[in-house]
Amino acid sequence: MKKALITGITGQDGSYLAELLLSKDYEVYGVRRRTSTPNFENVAHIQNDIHWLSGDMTDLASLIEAVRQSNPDEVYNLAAQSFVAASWPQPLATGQITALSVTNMLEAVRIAKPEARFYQASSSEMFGKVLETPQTEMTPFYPRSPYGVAKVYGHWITVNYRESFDMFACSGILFNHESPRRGLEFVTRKVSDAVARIKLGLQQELRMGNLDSLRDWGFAGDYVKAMWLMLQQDRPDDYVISTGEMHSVRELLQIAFSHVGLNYEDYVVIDPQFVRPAEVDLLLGDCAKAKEKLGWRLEVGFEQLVRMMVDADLERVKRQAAVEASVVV
Ligand code: NDP
Ligand code: GDR
Repeated sequence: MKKALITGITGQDGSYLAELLLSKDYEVYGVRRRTSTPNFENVAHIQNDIHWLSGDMTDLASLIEAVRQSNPDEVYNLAAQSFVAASWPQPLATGQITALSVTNMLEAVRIAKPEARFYQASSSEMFGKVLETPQTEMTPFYPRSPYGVAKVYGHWITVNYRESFDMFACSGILFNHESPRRGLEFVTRKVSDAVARIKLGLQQELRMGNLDSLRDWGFAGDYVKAMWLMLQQDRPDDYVISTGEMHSVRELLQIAFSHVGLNYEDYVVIDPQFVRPAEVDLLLGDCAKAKEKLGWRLEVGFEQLVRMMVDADLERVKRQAAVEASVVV
Protein backbone atom coordinates (compact mmCIF):
# COMPACT_ATOMS: atom_id res chain seq x y z
CA MET A 1 0.00 0.00 0.00
CA LYS A 2 1.50 3.36 -1.06
CA LYS A 3 1.46 6.28 1.36
CA ALA A 4 0.86 9.91 0.39
CA LEU A 5 1.20 13.07 2.45
CA ILE A 6 -0.92 16.05 1.38
CA THR A 7 -0.57 19.64 2.60
CA GLY A 8 -3.60 21.85 1.91
CA ILE A 9 -5.88 18.81 2.14
CA THR A 10 -8.87 20.83 3.42
CA GLY A 11 -8.80 23.04 0.30
CA GLN A 12 -10.44 22.42 -3.05
CA ASP A 13 -7.61 20.46 -4.70
CA GLY A 14 -6.56 18.62 -1.55
CA SER A 15 -10.03 17.14 -1.15
CA TYR A 16 -10.24 15.90 -4.77
CA LEU A 17 -6.69 14.55 -4.62
CA ALA A 18 -7.39 12.71 -1.35
CA GLU A 19 -10.46 11.10 -2.96
CA LEU A 20 -8.42 10.07 -5.99
CA LEU A 21 -5.62 8.54 -3.90
CA LEU A 22 -8.06 6.72 -1.61
CA SER A 23 -9.73 5.24 -4.70
CA LYS A 24 -6.27 3.94 -5.68
CA ASP A 25 -5.84 2.32 -2.24
CA TYR A 26 -3.26 4.80 -0.93
CA GLU A 27 -2.90 5.40 2.77
CA VAL A 28 -3.57 9.16 2.85
CA TYR A 29 -2.05 11.50 5.45
CA GLY A 30 -3.23 15.09 5.64
CA VAL A 31 -1.54 18.04 7.32
CA ARG A 32 -3.94 20.51 8.86
CA ARG A 33 -3.25 23.63 10.83
CA ARG A 34 -4.91 24.62 14.03
CA THR A 35 -7.86 26.99 13.49
CA SER A 36 -10.31 28.39 16.05
CA THR A 37 -13.16 26.72 14.17
CA PRO A 38 -12.19 23.56 12.26
CA ASN A 39 -13.17 23.65 8.58
CA PHE A 40 -13.76 20.15 7.19
CA GLU A 41 -16.49 21.03 4.68
CA ASN A 42 -14.57 19.73 1.64
CA VAL A 43 -13.38 16.53 3.30
CA ALA A 44 -16.30 15.73 5.63
CA HIS A 45 -17.28 12.69 3.53
CA ILE A 46 -13.77 11.15 3.76
CA GLN A 47 -12.72 12.59 7.12
CA ASN A 48 -12.47 9.16 8.78
CA ASP A 49 -10.38 7.69 5.94
CA ILE A 50 -7.59 10.23 6.38
CA HIS A 51 -4.73 10.03 8.89
CA TRP A 52 -4.66 13.55 10.33
CA LEU A 53 -1.40 15.26 11.26
CA SER A 54 -1.12 18.65 12.81
CA GLY A 55 1.24 21.17 11.21
CA ASP A 56 1.66 24.64 9.84
CA MET A 57 3.48 25.47 6.63
CA THR A 58 5.49 28.17 8.38
CA ASP A 59 6.73 25.75 11.06
CA LEU A 60 9.52 23.49 9.80
CA ALA A 61 9.59 21.27 12.91
CA SER A 62 5.93 20.37 12.48
CA LEU A 63 6.51 19.47 8.81
CA ILE A 64 9.54 17.29 9.60
CA GLU A 65 7.40 15.50 12.20
CA ALA A 66 4.58 15.06 9.64
CA VAL A 67 7.01 13.45 7.17
CA ARG A 68 8.48 11.23 9.91
CA GLN A 69 5.06 10.06 11.08
CA SER A 70 3.66 9.39 7.61
CA ASN A 71 6.85 8.01 6.00
CA PRO A 72 5.36 8.87 2.57
CA ASP A 73 6.15 7.57 -0.90
CA GLU A 74 4.64 10.74 -2.36
CA VAL A 75 4.26 14.28 -0.99
CA TYR A 76 1.79 16.72 -2.56
CA ASN A 77 2.49 20.29 -1.47
CA LEU A 78 -0.80 22.12 -2.08
CA ALA A 79 -1.01 24.45 0.93
CA ALA A 80 -0.81 28.17 0.16
CA GLN A 81 -2.38 31.57 0.67
CA SER A 82 -4.04 31.03 -2.69
CA PHE A 83 -6.28 34.08 -3.17
CA VAL A 84 -4.50 36.52 -5.50
CA ALA A 85 -6.53 39.56 -4.36
CA ALA A 86 -5.53 38.98 -0.71
CA SER A 87 -1.85 39.01 -1.61
CA TRP A 88 -1.70 42.83 -1.96
CA PRO A 89 -3.05 43.61 1.52
CA GLN A 90 -1.06 40.63 2.96
CA PRO A 91 2.16 40.47 0.93
CA LEU A 92 4.38 39.25 3.78
CA ALA A 93 2.04 36.48 4.96
CA THR A 94 1.67 35.44 1.33
CA GLY A 95 5.46 35.37 0.96
CA GLN A 96 5.85 33.29 4.13
CA ILE A 97 3.13 30.75 3.32
CA THR A 98 3.17 30.56 -0.48
CA ALA A 99 6.91 31.07 -1.13
CA LEU A 100 9.21 30.28 1.82
CA SER A 101 7.05 27.42 3.09
CA VAL A 102 7.85 25.48 -0.08
CA THR A 103 11.44 25.40 1.16
CA ASN A 104 10.17 24.27 4.55
CA MET A 105 8.39 21.34 2.93
CA LEU A 106 11.34 20.48 0.68
CA GLU A 107 13.67 20.60 3.68
CA ALA A 108 11.33 18.37 5.69
CA VAL A 109 11.40 15.82 2.87
CA ARG A 110 15.17 16.14 2.35
CA ILE A 111 15.80 15.61 6.06
CA ALA A 112 13.18 12.94 6.88
CA LYS A 113 12.48 11.02 3.61
CA PRO A 114 14.67 12.24 0.71
CA GLU A 115 13.56 9.46 -1.64
CA ALA A 116 9.88 10.50 -1.43
CA ARG A 117 8.46 11.96 -4.65
CA PHE A 118 7.44 15.62 -4.34
CA TYR A 119 4.76 17.63 -6.15
CA GLN A 120 4.70 21.44 -5.99
CA ALA A 121 1.49 23.33 -6.83
CA SER A 122 2.80 25.98 -9.21
CA SER A 123 0.49 28.34 -11.05
CA SER A 124 -0.26 30.05 -14.35
CA GLU A 125 -0.20 33.30 -12.30
CA MET A 126 3.60 33.04 -12.67
CA PHE A 127 3.18 34.02 -16.36
CA GLY A 128 1.33 37.21 -15.39
CA LYS A 129 1.94 39.87 -18.01
CA VAL A 130 1.39 38.43 -21.46
CA LEU A 131 4.74 37.72 -23.14
CA GLU A 132 3.43 34.98 -25.45
CA THR A 133 0.29 32.89 -25.99
CA PRO A 134 -0.45 30.12 -25.58
CA GLN A 135 1.80 29.71 -22.54
CA THR A 136 4.03 26.62 -22.28
CA GLU A 137 6.68 25.26 -19.90
CA MET A 138 9.19 27.46 -21.81
CA THR A 139 7.29 30.78 -21.52
CA PRO A 140 9.17 33.29 -19.30
CA PHE A 141 7.56 34.37 -16.03
CA TYR A 142 6.43 37.96 -15.33
CA PRO A 143 4.19 37.76 -12.22
CA ARG A 144 1.74 40.59 -11.54
CA SER A 145 0.87 40.09 -7.85
CA PRO A 146 2.68 39.24 -4.60
CA TYR A 147 1.00 35.82 -4.95
CA GLY A 148 2.45 35.34 -8.43
CA VAL A 149 5.90 36.41 -7.22
CA ALA A 150 5.68 33.94 -4.32
CA LYS A 151 4.71 31.10 -6.70
CA VAL A 152 7.72 31.87 -8.92
CA TYR A 153 9.94 31.38 -5.85
CA GLY A 154 8.18 28.10 -5.00
CA HIS A 155 8.61 26.90 -8.58
CA TRP A 156 12.34 27.64 -8.82
CA ILE A 157 13.20 26.30 -5.37
CA THR A 158 11.52 23.03 -6.40
CA VAL A 159 13.60 22.91 -9.59
CA ASN A 160 16.68 23.77 -7.53
CA TYR A 161 16.15 20.93 -5.01
CA ARG A 162 15.68 18.52 -7.91
CA GLU A 163 18.98 19.64 -9.45
CA SER A 164 20.94 20.12 -6.19
CA PHE A 165 19.89 17.06 -4.22
CA ASP A 166 18.70 14.74 -6.97
CA MET A 167 15.22 14.72 -5.45
CA PHE A 168 12.22 13.48 -7.46
CA ALA A 169 10.56 16.93 -7.39
CA CYS A 170 7.96 18.01 -9.96
CA SER A 171 6.21 21.30 -10.48
CA GLY A 172 2.74 21.38 -12.03
CA ILE A 173 1.99 24.73 -13.66
CA LEU A 174 -1.77 24.54 -13.35
CA PHE A 175 -4.14 27.03 -14.94
CA ASN A 176 -7.34 28.02 -13.10
CA HIS A 177 -9.44 25.05 -12.06
CA GLU A 178 -12.77 25.21 -10.31
CA SER A 179 -15.52 23.09 -8.78
CA PRO A 180 -18.42 23.27 -6.35
CA ARG A 181 -15.71 23.09 -3.62
CA ARG A 182 -14.00 26.30 -4.76
CA GLY A 183 -13.63 28.99 -2.09
CA LEU A 184 -16.47 31.52 -2.19
CA GLU A 185 -14.27 34.54 -2.98
CA PHE A 186 -12.90 33.16 -6.28
CA VAL A 187 -14.76 34.50 -9.30
CA THR A 188 -16.44 31.30 -10.57
CA ARG A 189 -17.80 30.34 -7.16
CA LYS A 190 -18.72 33.93 -6.29
CA VAL A 191 -20.84 33.95 -9.45
CA SER A 192 -22.41 30.49 -9.01
CA ASP A 193 -23.29 31.26 -5.37
CA ALA A 194 -24.79 34.66 -6.29
CA VAL A 195 -26.80 33.19 -9.19
CA ALA A 196 -28.30 30.63 -6.80
CA ARG A 197 -29.13 33.30 -4.19
CA ILE A 198 -30.60 35.70 -6.74
CA LYS A 199 -32.70 32.94 -8.31
CA LEU A 200 -34.05 32.00 -4.86
CA GLY A 201 -34.79 35.63 -3.98
CA LEU A 202 -32.08 35.86 -1.29
CA GLN A 203 -29.80 38.40 -3.03
CA GLN A 204 -30.56 41.39 -5.26
CA GLU A 205 -27.29 42.24 -7.01
CA LEU A 206 -23.77 40.98 -7.65
CA ARG A 207 -20.82 43.35 -7.26
CA MET A 208 -17.89 42.50 -9.54
CA GLY A 209 -14.49 43.75 -10.73
CA ASN A 210 -12.94 43.43 -14.20
CA LEU A 211 -15.33 41.58 -16.54
CA ASP A 212 -12.90 41.64 -19.47
CA SER A 213 -10.18 39.44 -18.01
CA LEU A 214 -9.73 36.13 -19.78
CA ARG A 215 -8.96 32.81 -18.11
CA ASP A 216 -8.34 29.19 -19.08
CA TRP A 217 -10.76 27.46 -16.67
CA GLY A 218 -10.90 23.70 -16.10
CA PHE A 219 -12.43 21.28 -13.58
CA ALA A 220 -10.41 20.56 -10.40
CA GLY A 221 -11.35 16.85 -10.48
CA ASP A 222 -9.55 16.51 -13.83
CA TYR A 223 -6.51 18.48 -12.70
CA VAL A 224 -5.64 16.41 -9.61
CA LYS A 225 -5.27 13.39 -11.91
CA ALA A 226 -2.41 15.24 -13.62
CA MET A 227 -0.70 15.78 -10.24
CA TRP A 228 -0.74 12.06 -9.58
CA LEU A 229 0.43 11.20 -13.11
CA MET A 230 3.47 13.50 -12.73
CA LEU A 231 4.69 11.46 -9.75
CA GLN A 232 4.26 8.13 -11.59
CA GLN A 233 6.79 8.94 -14.36
CA ASP A 234 10.35 7.59 -14.65
CA ARG A 235 11.86 11.09 -14.33
CA PRO A 236 10.75 14.25 -12.50
CA ASP A 237 9.74 17.16 -14.71
CA ASP A 238 7.49 20.25 -14.92
CA TYR A 239 4.20 20.33 -16.83
CA VAL A 240 1.58 22.88 -17.88
CA ILE A 241 -1.98 21.69 -17.20
CA SER A 242 -4.75 23.65 -18.95
CA THR A 243 -7.74 23.35 -21.26
CA GLY A 244 -6.33 25.41 -24.15
CA GLU A 245 -9.58 27.44 -24.20
CA MET A 246 -10.05 30.98 -22.96
CA HIS A 247 -13.24 32.65 -21.71
CA SER A 248 -13.95 36.08 -20.25
CA VAL A 249 -15.50 36.80 -16.85
CA ARG A 250 -18.40 38.31 -18.85
CA GLU A 251 -18.94 34.98 -20.63
CA LEU A 252 -18.89 33.21 -17.27
CA LEU A 253 -21.67 35.57 -16.09
CA GLN A 254 -23.72 35.02 -19.26
CA ILE A 255 -23.59 31.23 -18.99
CA ALA A 256 -24.26 31.11 -15.24
CA PHE A 257 -27.22 33.51 -15.23
CA SER A 258 -28.81 32.15 -18.41
CA HIS A 259 -28.64 28.63 -16.91
CA VAL A 260 -31.38 29.73 -14.47
CA GLY A 261 -33.24 31.88 -17.04
CA LEU A 262 -31.81 35.27 -15.95
CA ASN A 263 -29.88 38.07 -17.71
CA TYR A 264 -26.66 39.02 -15.88
CA GLU A 265 -26.93 42.66 -17.02
CA ASP A 266 -29.99 43.07 -14.77
CA TYR A 267 -27.98 42.18 -11.63
CA VAL A 268 -24.25 42.89 -12.05
CA VAL A 269 -22.80 46.12 -10.66
CA ILE A 270 -19.15 47.07 -11.22
CA ASP A 271 -17.47 47.86 -7.91
CA PRO A 272 -13.92 49.30 -7.92
CA GLN A 273 -13.06 47.41 -4.71
CA PHE A 274 -12.92 44.20 -6.78
CA VAL A 275 -10.60 45.67 -9.43
CA ARG A 276 -6.97 44.63 -8.79
CA PRO A 277 -3.97 46.99 -8.57
CA ALA A 278 -2.35 45.02 -11.41
CA GLU A 279 -4.30 42.56 -13.54
CA VAL A 280 -3.35 39.46 -15.46
CA ASP A 281 -5.30 40.24 -18.63
CA LEU A 282 -5.32 36.78 -20.12
CA LEU A 283 -4.14 33.25 -19.50
CA LEU A 284 -4.17 30.51 -22.11
CA GLY A 285 -2.21 27.30 -21.63
CA ASP A 286 -0.73 24.82 -24.07
CA CYS A 287 -0.56 21.42 -22.33
CA ALA A 288 0.74 19.42 -25.32
CA LYS A 289 3.63 18.06 -23.20
CA ALA A 290 1.27 16.72 -20.50
CA LYS A 291 -0.97 15.14 -23.13
CA GLU A 292 1.94 13.44 -24.83
CA LYS A 293 4.07 12.38 -21.84
CA LEU A 294 1.45 11.85 -19.13
CA GLY A 295 -1.44 10.80 -21.37
CA TRP A 296 -3.53 13.35 -19.43
CA ARG A 297 -6.97 14.28 -20.79
CA LEU A 298 -9.66 16.57 -19.44
CA GLU A 299 -13.23 15.38 -19.23
CA VAL A 300 -15.30 18.41 -18.16
CA GLY A 301 -15.65 21.41 -20.49
CA PHE A 302 -16.22 25.06 -19.48
CA GLU A 303 -20.00 25.32 -19.93
CA GLN A 304 -20.53 21.97 -18.20
CA LEU A 305 -18.34 23.18 -15.31
CA VAL A 306 -20.29 26.43 -14.86
CA ARG A 307 -23.62 24.62 -14.94
CA MET A 308 -22.34 22.01 -12.45
CA MET A 309 -21.33 24.79 -10.04
CA VAL A 310 -24.61 26.69 -10.36
CA ASP A 311 -26.64 23.49 -9.84
CA ALA A 312 -24.59 22.56 -6.77
CA ASP A 313 -25.04 26.03 -5.24
CA LEU A 314 -28.79 26.00 -5.96
CA GLU A 315 -29.05 22.74 -4.02
CA ARG A 316 -26.85 23.96 -1.17
CA VAL A 317 -28.59 27.34 -0.79
CA LYS A 318 -32.02 25.66 -0.86
CA ARG A 319 -30.90 23.21 1.85
CA GLN A 320 -29.52 26.03 4.00
CA ALA A 321 -32.69 28.11 3.55
CA ALA A 322 -34.83 25.11 4.56
CA VAL A 323 -32.73 24.57 7.71
CA GLU A 324 -32.97 28.27 8.64
CA ALA A 325 -36.75 28.26 8.06
CA SER A 326 -37.20 25.20 10.30
CA VAL A 327 -35.14 26.88 13.05
CA VAL A 328 -37.35 30.01 12.90
CA VAL A 329 -40.53 27.90 13.06
P1 NDP B 1 -7.36 26.46 -1.41
O1 NDP B 1 -7.23 27.89 -1.04
O2 NDP B 1 -8.71 25.87 -1.60
O3 NDP B 1 -6.61 25.56 -0.28
C1 NDP B 1 -5.45 26.01 0.36
C2 NDP B 1 -5.07 25.03 1.45
O4 NDP B 1 -3.86 25.47 2.08
C3 NDP B 1 -6.12 24.89 2.56
O5 NDP B 1 -6.21 23.53 2.95
C4 NDP B 1 -5.51 25.71 3.70
O6 NDP B 1 -5.92 25.30 4.98
C5 NDP B 1 -4.04 25.38 3.48
N1 NDP B 1 -3.15 26.33 4.18
C6 NDP B 1 -3.07 27.66 3.98
N2 NDP B 1 -2.16 28.19 4.80
C7 NDP B 1 -1.65 27.18 5.54
C8 NDP B 1 -0.68 27.10 6.57
N3 NDP B 1 -0.02 28.19 7.01
N4 NDP B 1 -0.39 25.89 7.10
C9 NDP B 1 -1.05 24.78 6.67
N5 NDP B 1 -1.99 24.79 5.71
C10 NDP B 1 -2.28 25.98 5.15
O7 NDP B 1 -6.46 26.24 -2.71
P2 NDP B 1 -6.69 25.24 -3.97
O8 NDP B 1 -7.07 23.93 -3.47
O9 NDP B 1 -7.51 25.93 -4.98
O10 NDP B 1 -5.22 25.22 -4.58
C11 NDP B 1 -4.25 24.28 -4.11
C12 NDP B 1 -2.86 24.77 -4.47
O11 NDP B 1 -2.73 24.94 -5.87
C13 NDP B 1 -2.50 26.15 -3.87
O12 NDP B 1 -1.11 26.12 -3.60
C14 NDP B 1 -2.78 27.12 -4.99
O13 NDP B 1 -2.02 28.29 -4.86
C15 NDP B 1 -2.36 26.28 -6.19
N6 NDP B 1 -3.02 26.58 -7.44
C16 NDP B 1 -4.39 26.59 -7.52
C17 NDP B 1 -5.02 26.78 -8.72
C18 NDP B 1 -6.51 26.79 -8.85
O14 NDP B 1 -7.01 27.28 -9.87
N7 NDP B 1 -7.25 26.28 -7.86
C19 NDP B 1 -4.22 26.98 -9.96
C20 NDP B 1 -2.80 26.90 -9.77
C21 NDP B 1 -2.23 26.70 -8.55
P3 NDP B 1 -7.19 25.97 5.75
O15 NDP B 1 -8.36 25.13 5.34
O16 NDP B 1 -6.82 25.84 7.16
O17 NDP B 1 -7.29 27.39 5.28
P1 GDR C 1 -7.21 34.12 -10.11
O1 GDR C 1 -8.70 33.72 -9.71
O2 GDR C 1 -6.82 35.45 -9.60
O3 GDR C 1 -7.08 33.90 -11.59
O4 GDR C 1 -6.35 33.04 -9.31
P2 GDR C 1 -9.98 34.58 -9.35
O5 GDR C 1 -11.13 33.66 -9.56
O6 GDR C 1 -9.86 35.25 -8.04
O7 GDR C 1 -9.99 35.73 -10.47
C1 GDR C 1 -10.12 35.44 -11.85
C2 GDR C 1 -10.32 36.73 -12.64
O8 GDR C 1 -11.63 37.26 -12.37
C3 GDR C 1 -11.51 38.66 -12.20
N1 GDR C 1 -12.62 39.19 -11.40
C4 GDR C 1 -12.88 38.85 -10.13
N2 GDR C 1 -12.26 37.97 -9.30
C5 GDR C 1 -12.77 37.82 -8.05
N3 GDR C 1 -12.19 36.93 -7.24
N4 GDR C 1 -13.86 38.54 -7.60
C6 GDR C 1 -14.51 39.43 -8.42
O9 GDR C 1 -15.47 40.06 -8.01
C7 GDR C 1 -14.00 39.59 -9.74
N5 GDR C 1 -14.38 40.36 -10.79
C8 GDR C 1 -13.54 40.10 -11.78
C9 GDR C 1 -10.15 38.86 -11.52
O10 GDR C 1 -9.71 40.21 -11.64
C10 GDR C 1 -9.32 37.85 -12.33
O11 GDR C 1 -8.88 38.43 -13.53
C11 GDR C 1 -6.74 31.68 -9.22
C12 GDR C 1 -6.31 31.16 -7.84
O12 GDR C 1 -6.84 29.88 -7.66
C13 GDR C 1 -4.81 31.07 -7.75
O13 GDR C 1 -4.45 30.42 -6.53
C14 GDR C 1 -4.29 30.26 -8.92
O14 GDR C 1 -2.89 30.18 -8.88
C15 GDR C 1 -4.74 30.90 -10.23
O15 GDR C 1 -6.15 30.93 -10.25
C16 GDR C 1 -4.25 30.13 -11.45
